[in-house]
Amino acid sequence: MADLDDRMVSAPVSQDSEPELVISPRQTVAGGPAAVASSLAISLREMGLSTTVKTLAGVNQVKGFDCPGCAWPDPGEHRSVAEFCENGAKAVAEEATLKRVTPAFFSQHSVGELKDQTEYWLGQQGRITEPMILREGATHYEALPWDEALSLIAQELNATDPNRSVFYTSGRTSNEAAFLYQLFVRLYGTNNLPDCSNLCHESSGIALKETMGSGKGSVHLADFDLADVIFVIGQNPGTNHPRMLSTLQKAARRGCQIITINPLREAGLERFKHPQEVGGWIGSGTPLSTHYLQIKINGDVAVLKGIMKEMLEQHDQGSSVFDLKFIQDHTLGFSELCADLRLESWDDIVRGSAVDREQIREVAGVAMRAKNMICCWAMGLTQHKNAVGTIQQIVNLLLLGGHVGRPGAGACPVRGHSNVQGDRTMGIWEAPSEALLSSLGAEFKFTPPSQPGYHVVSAIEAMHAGKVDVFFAMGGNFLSASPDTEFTAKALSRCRLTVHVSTKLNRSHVTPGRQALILPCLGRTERDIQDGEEQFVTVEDSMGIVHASRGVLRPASPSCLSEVRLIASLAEKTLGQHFSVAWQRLGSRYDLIRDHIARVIPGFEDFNQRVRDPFGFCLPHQARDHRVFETPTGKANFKVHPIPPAEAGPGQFVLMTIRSHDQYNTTIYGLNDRYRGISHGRRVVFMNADDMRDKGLSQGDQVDLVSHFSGEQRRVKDFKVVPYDIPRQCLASYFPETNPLVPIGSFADKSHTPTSKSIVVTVE
Ligand SMILES: Nc1nc2c(c(=O)[nH]1)N[C@H]1C(S)=C(S)[C@@H](COP(=O)(O)OP(=O)(O)OC[C@H]3O[C@@H](n4cnc5c(=O)[nH]c(N)nc54)[C@H](O)[C@@H]3O)O[C@H]1N2
Ligand SMILES: Nc1nc2c(c(=O)[nH]1)N[C@H]1C(S)=C(S)[C@@H](COP(=O)(O)OP(=O)(O)OC[C@H]3O[C@@H](n4cnc5c(=O)[nH]c(N)nc54)[C@H](O)[C@@H]3O)O[C@H]1N2
Ligand SMILES: [Mo]
Repeated sequence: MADLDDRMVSAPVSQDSEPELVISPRQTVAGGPAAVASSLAISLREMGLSTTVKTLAGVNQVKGFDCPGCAWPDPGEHRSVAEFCENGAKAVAEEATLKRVTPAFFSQHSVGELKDQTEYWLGQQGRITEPMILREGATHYEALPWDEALSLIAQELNATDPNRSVFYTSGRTSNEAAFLYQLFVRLYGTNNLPDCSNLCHESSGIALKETMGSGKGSVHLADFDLADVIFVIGQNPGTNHPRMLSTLQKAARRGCQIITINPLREAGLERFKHPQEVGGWIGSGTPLSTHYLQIKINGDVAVLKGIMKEMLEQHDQGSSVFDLKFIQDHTLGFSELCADLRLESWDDIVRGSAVDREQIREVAGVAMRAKNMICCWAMGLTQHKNAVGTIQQIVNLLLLGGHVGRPGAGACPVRGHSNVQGDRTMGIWEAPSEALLSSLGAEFKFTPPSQPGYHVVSAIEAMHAGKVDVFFAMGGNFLSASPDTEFTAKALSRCRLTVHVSTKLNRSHVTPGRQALILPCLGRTERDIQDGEEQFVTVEDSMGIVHASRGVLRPASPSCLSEVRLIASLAEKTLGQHFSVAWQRLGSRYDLIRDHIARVIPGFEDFNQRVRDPFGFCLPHQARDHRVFETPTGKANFKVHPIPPAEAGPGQFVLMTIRSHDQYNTTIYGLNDRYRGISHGRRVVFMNADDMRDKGLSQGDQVDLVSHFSGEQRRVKDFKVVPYDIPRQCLASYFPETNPLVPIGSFADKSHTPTSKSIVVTVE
């Protein structure tokens, strides 16, 4: 194994910039023919014509598979024959590629060599075909039979204390696999179940649970047809949830007001040309946002407070702007909120948000006239120190107008991974509720561990401190998705065994523990046949709809196991006859897993029958369905939070790490970010032209970014400066190249989500 300490563990800088980076003006309209062309080019490159046709015809269709892209819901019976988007098509192509990473590939390339390749190159090599092992001291991965791979894991797990093992989950894992996985982990004896949610919407879950009693969003897709005001805050749907643009377009055409709050003017939020609509390719597209508040990074608390303060001033003058009956009957904390808003100064609001008072007044006017308001948000809010507080300001705004628990209104955290919400519902959670543990214990006749386990940040710290022997990842790319890449690499290297269940090669595979395994599995697009019978899995979308997903393609390799089968076999090997769970039967008949889920997880009664409805079924949500708030107070709670202090000192900047248009998290599809005018490169930093002038920088100049936290410094090298329409003292750059800058110790209060959207840096 190569020595980690003398090597770059984050992506090397070189190959990305060939051919030369091209910087063009940013675009102001999303979709249109370029979207179709871009997805087709990647689909044909990866899958060829016949697989492209077969695969894309199956995406999000009733008898097909759930798109492995985002968690935006499908439009029920109104779906079109081509119910996918540009980036969904790319996600599918990435998985259904015809390229293969075989044992021969691994014997040609040492781990040391692979480490020198970019994340893009690694992902481009194709689907992994066989279980591979990197033995202690070896330079190359070699193939080994499944049975030996699973025996090795079982042996290592049984040789250590369960709390010295960590079981990560990414968000593509199906409900069935997730349920079996958490069952196995808890029978084994730990709650060490960190997941990508910890890096993603954890702040939303906590904020919503405290205020509304449920961590999930409270709207259906149909509510978007009834809303007259929609806020889109800290989210870039044109790239990350393109199908949401069709929903927003429909709303805009009805005259719904769409208010965007974002430091960047994102093309998808300005105008949209529906790529699958006759006439969608011509003209200038539908304008989407009616109001655009271009705040500074983390200026959301200030701007939301400004909007509410303006509303309160109108209320104090006798206008009817609040839903006082709802507030009286269903909430607590209204007078504290009003007192806090009255004390807040307009100077602090304007300085804290970088939006002028007139614009805030205008948007407040829209908010107070709203009959039905929906607020959507994503990573622009969840990845700051004060993330939970920010999201609770959104809840305050909704509660003031009674916009919860009635049609056309509610909270809409827009989830990322296609089953990240379902995985949590199934019990992938380091801090499980007592209710879950007790029904799991009753169903399987054991006492589940009650001590909370590690989330992502504490898992990394524990590994770094030598407190973990086995790291097991069900999907994902733990190294590159996590904060503080160098620290995390060291943490992984200190484990006795690291295991990745994966479809494609990624950087985590080349940052091994003392021994490492890569286990190839089926993806969503592939048919899953167990003991001669075709199985299907289920997923839950961002709005609590559970539905089936059936692959259509032949598996990438006969050796790819389904995640369900893999877990069942591993559990049997590890736990033997200790518990009376029929692992092998569950691993081959997913209906039997669903029968257990029906008895353990609330809302899944008659699961097997209901999920056979072509459109699935909807999970209950007390606040949405009955205006019942399952909080300790039994009411919806207003929460008071201060405007956070400015993070950057003189000469410093706040950096947000965002996604380009050609990536899926750490998977890079290509080197372009079409809407932002970037071609052939990813090591760029977007900067305000006045800030550039002050620093004597010109377009294309090469700089290092240095982050500053608690007296520590972290550096990434060779980023090209791009002048951009972004507020002063704010910078943007791409994830995961900038993850080495995110300090392990810098995370959101309560949710422990790394502060990937507010990194204090200097530009050198
Ligand atoms: N094609 C594609 N689809 C994806 C993904 C992908 O990588 N590629 N990832 C999936 C996943 S896991 C997730 S979680 C989602 C992510 O979806 P998004 O949350 O849309 O992803 P980001 O690129 O992180 O975008 C954050 C947005 O927030 C803005 N922002 C940053 N800081 C602030 C702030 O302080 N305040 C406000 N108001 N805005 C801010 C940025 O300008 C940007 O527009 O997408 C999912 N879908
Ligand atoms: N700086 C910064 N860091 C971030 C973020 C950010 O905005 N900024 N965003 C965070 C967010 S929101 C998230 S969700 C995380 C994402 O973190 P992860 O979910 O850990 O990362 P992904 O890049 O989605 O994982 C990609 C890998 O998953 C594997 N894979 C794909 N499909 C399957 C499958 O069906 N089964 C299995 N077993 N494996 C599969 C492939 O091998 C692929 O290489 O990153 C987080 N990290
Ligand atoms: Mo995410």
